[in-house]
Amino acid sequence: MYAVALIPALGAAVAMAQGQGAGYPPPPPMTLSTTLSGVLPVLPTQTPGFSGVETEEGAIVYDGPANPSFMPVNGPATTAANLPAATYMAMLPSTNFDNGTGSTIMGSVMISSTAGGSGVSVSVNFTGFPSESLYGPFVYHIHEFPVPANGNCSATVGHLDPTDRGEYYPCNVGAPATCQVGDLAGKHGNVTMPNFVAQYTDAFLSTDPSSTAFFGDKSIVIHSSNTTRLTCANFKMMGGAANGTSSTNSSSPTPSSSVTPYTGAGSKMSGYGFAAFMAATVWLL
Ligand SMILES: [Cu+2]
Repeated sequence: MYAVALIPALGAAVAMAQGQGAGYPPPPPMTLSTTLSGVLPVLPTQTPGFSGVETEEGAIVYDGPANPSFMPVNGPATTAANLPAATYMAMLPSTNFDNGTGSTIMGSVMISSTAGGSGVSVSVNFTGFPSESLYGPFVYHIHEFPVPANGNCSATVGHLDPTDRGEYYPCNVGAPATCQVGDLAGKHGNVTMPNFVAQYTDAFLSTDPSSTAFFGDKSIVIHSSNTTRLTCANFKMMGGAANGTSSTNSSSPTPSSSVTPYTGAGSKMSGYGFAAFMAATVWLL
């Protein structure tokens, strides 16, 4: 656990608010440090049946076993079918968002589909990871919003999660449809070596812009083990659009929902107000 209590009284309030889980060991209450990047407060117990601290910030705060009976609010993810042919690539920037490890992670994630096919092919090529024993295991996800021009990985908010699974129990690799659609590391494995290459098929991501599982206007974020966002990049279309013509997406991706992405912990905080701040119990990145 990488937790730092904010204020003891707040921690007690969290424990009281969470109550007891049913049927499976509940995640323990915890608070995260405000000193790490991209923090913001999130109210707990927003999801029925979940007794742990819920986050919307790309952090799995419970490091216990996966819960085999857990189901997303909207049910399991559906297999993406009859997809338009397209290829998207997210290229990591040469300067990392958080250089606290002293190592610069580079590389890309390329995701492509074939016309009329189902599922997408994912090709991951990363280099330059720091010591796993110090900072790992490293995880990576597709996040809900694109990275703004200033490179702030925190502004990508939480994971692509159309089934409203949330952030609590770890992804059950035996039932990937119950994992967050954007939780690539959870479904397909963490980054396990400094230079990491992986290729796999993901059944649930979609290249159809009208799908809730569409990732093409979103981002990839790489985290260290304490959920710090190390680096991030936007997906951009490389070609193979639905009409078969080559196309490029040179403009910055835009959020696919009406939710206004925040640009930093400070602005999010002001939106919550003092009462909400007192009720909020965790600071996550
Ligand atoms: Cu993430």
